[in-house]
Amino acid sequence: MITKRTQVGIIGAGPAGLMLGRLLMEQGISSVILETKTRDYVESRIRAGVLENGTVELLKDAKADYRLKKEGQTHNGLEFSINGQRSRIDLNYFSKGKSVIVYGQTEITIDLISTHIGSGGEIIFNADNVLPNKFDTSKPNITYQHNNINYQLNCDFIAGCDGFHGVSRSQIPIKDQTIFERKYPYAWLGILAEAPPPSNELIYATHERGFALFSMRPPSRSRSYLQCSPDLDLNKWPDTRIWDELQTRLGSKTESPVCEGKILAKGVTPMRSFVVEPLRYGHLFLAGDAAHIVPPTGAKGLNLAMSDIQYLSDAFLNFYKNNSTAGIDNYSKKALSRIWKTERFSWWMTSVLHKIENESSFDKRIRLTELEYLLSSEAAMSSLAENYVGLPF
Ligand code: FAS
Ligand code: PHB
Repeated sequence: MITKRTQVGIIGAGPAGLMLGRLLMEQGISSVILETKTRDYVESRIRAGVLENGTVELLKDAKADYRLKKEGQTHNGLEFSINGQRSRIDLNYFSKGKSVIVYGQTEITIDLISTHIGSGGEIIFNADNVLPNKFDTSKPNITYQHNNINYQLNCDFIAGCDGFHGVSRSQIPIKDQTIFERKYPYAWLGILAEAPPPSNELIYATHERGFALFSMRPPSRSRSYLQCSPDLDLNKWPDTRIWDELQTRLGSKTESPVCEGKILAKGVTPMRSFVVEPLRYGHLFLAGDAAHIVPPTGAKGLNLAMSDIQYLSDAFLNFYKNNSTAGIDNYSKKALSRIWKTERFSWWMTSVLHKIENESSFDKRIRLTELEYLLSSEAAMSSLAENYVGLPF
């Protein structure tokens, strides 16, 4: 067993773990990031695409925003399509001057990894049997194997940034966890295509046949989603069927053609809302998808991971620079306040835009009235805009 030492042991090299490692390093705090997958695998994952202002600011603090500044697309509005009837919401006006940036999570991961390694940061890919230990003591450690050698990483704190299926949350005694969860009876079939999107802004479409989302990946690709059954068989969805369904849910081809092209990737994402409380157990801190999941309808998953990391990196900085535990003692309460407001918005966007099999006529009418009220009320559009551009970190 080889023993190593760092101040903060980070499990997971997704956006949460990478951003934490970057921010700590910029403040002179040492960390080691342990990642179970290969670098290529991590850098090839296709996930989120919309960045809140707070996330953009963090990428700037992490000195990882070089490409974002060049390639990110500023969006000042988005559209809703209700059975083919399109309405635009001016996010910039209703949020009093804010906007979102469209830039893929894949690119963010690539940028964070290259910046961190380029700055001398330590990311151990292909780490096996990563396990947080003794985090209920003041001398926690993480054991792992790398290239068939056993290691023990001694640290002051452990950040569990290993996603929903990671190891960190599972090591907290179940009696000390309170789980809040809602599973939705539908999923998203997502595609990445070498084809332009039907509009230069995102379109959230609800239709008799279900929800569809039309997004993009600068400079020339489109990222689209179809509400589908959670057990959809991709083999029964050839490209032509996907394009036809996207066109149907967006409305007539003449008014708004969906441009077809080579589908580069397709996959099914289940939908759930999930929160575990508290986010801290001794010297182990959960952040990002390890702590919570939102349905992607509100474009919040990645951004919520970033606000967790803002609070956690500030807390560690307060400890090491001011010898104060105030930040780490308050991390869970502070992060959960924003997490629950974001869970609410993501649940609302998902519930009003997705149709449910055997939906009662009353529930359907209420759902459509929610959207009619939204598009007819400046107060409602201001509330949507405030949430969509991102509540303050
Ligand atoms: P991540 O899951 O991104 O990263 C966790 C990392 O930990 C991974 O690299 C994993 O390999 C590693 N890990 C796991 N177990 C480990 C172990 N035992 N030891 C070491 N490492 C371990 N959000 C949106 O806003 N919009 C979207 O459209 C969207 N689409 C999504 C599609 C899919 C299929 C998924 C799964 C999520 C999607 N999300 C979306 C949410 C997503 O973007 C997350 O919110 C974001 O990746 C959260 O980042 P992390 O918390 O870093 O978790
Ligand atoms: C995306 O571009 O992948 C995306 C955009 C908005 C969402 C979800 C996903 O709500």
